[in-house]
Amino acid sequence: MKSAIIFGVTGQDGSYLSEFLLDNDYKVIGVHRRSSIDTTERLNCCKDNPNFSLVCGDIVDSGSVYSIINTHRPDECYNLAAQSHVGTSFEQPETTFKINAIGPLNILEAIRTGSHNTRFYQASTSEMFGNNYSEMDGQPADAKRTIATPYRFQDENTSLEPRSPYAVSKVAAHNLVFTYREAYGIHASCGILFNHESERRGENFVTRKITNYVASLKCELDNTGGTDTGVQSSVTRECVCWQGKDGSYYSLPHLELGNLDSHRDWGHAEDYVRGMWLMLQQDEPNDYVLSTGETYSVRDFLDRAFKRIDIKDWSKYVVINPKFYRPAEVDYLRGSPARAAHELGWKREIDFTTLVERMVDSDVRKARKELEES
Ligand code: GDR
Repeated sequence: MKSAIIFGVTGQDGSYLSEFLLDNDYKVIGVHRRSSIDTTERLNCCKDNPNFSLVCGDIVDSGSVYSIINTHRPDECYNLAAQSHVGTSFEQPETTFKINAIGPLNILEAIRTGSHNTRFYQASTSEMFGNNYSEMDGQPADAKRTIATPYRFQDENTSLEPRSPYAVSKVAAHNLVFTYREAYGIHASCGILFNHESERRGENFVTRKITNYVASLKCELDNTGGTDTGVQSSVTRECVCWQGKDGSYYSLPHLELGNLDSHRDWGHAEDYVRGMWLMLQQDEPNDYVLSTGETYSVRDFLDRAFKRIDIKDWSKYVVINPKFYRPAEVDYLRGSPARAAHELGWKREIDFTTLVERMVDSDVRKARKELEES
């Protein structure tokens, strides 16, 4: 039986990867930080599996990393541990750098010095490209006028121009992986993953923030007998309000967002963890983009999410709050997964609309359950 250690097991990707590996007869050792509150809820699906275990450790503590890797000497090691919120990285750059750059360095050192046969996966990111992109040949002369031209893309050859402390820390780790691969012959690969979301996505990322709001709105309207046409926006009261079936007035705060015009290449995390695993099954290590090849704006995401609850015009529900703008933004991401398709045989199964609908439906179920229990 093969074994794998997952750093950052409690996150969205950690939980999907654990499930995937257990389904493929792996022994999985998940590493999580000690915390006074339970952070392992996403792992409820795995906890009863006898091949799954959790150990406490911290990626920024080299002794802890060394001890975990050398106790288990796993076949594979996945580093998904990160301070992964780009906006937060502007407020906490040092913490971000320690976790995202020193953390993987600690793992690489532990592998180099004591577990040389362990194959390593590092979670790199499309944020590393910043506002840079490559261009396909043959684009029409006016193609540059719109940001989302299909001729612009990022792949493994696009040069890196990070625009946030988060992205800089990820570039450092990306380069360390390359260095350890070249210098010491370690089987270490980076997945340059574009945005990947799911029903388990953290609530401060834009997609989940939107689907959570849409779900609350639907449940509140259904519960009070309100309808979209009866809803009014009150900017002074900072909410939307409506009259319910019982004649009472009800309200919900607006959905506050930042930049609605940035474009992202959004896929489903379930597809992406399969790609991570495929990278470590190759004879030679390499770096691979995982993406859908499509790009949508935050507005597009709003359109699809509100449409799922039969609301065509979301403008009265959404207000712009400058606090959610970033000091420097990445405007346009659209990855080309050609290398992963060709060499790994990987492709995404879940498309954009299905992704949004799955997230909305899941949040509606959760909101209904909470309402019933309250
Ligand atoms: P991103 O994801 O920064 O792309 O990084 P996020 O969902 O945070 O932002 C996507 C885009 O939406 C804009 N935006 C908002 N973002 C948040 N979080 N909250 C808002 O209210 C809001 N309003 C608009 C952002 O400005 C941005 O343009 C994600 C993370 O998972 C990283 O860890 C990962 O490396 C990359 O994806 C690939």
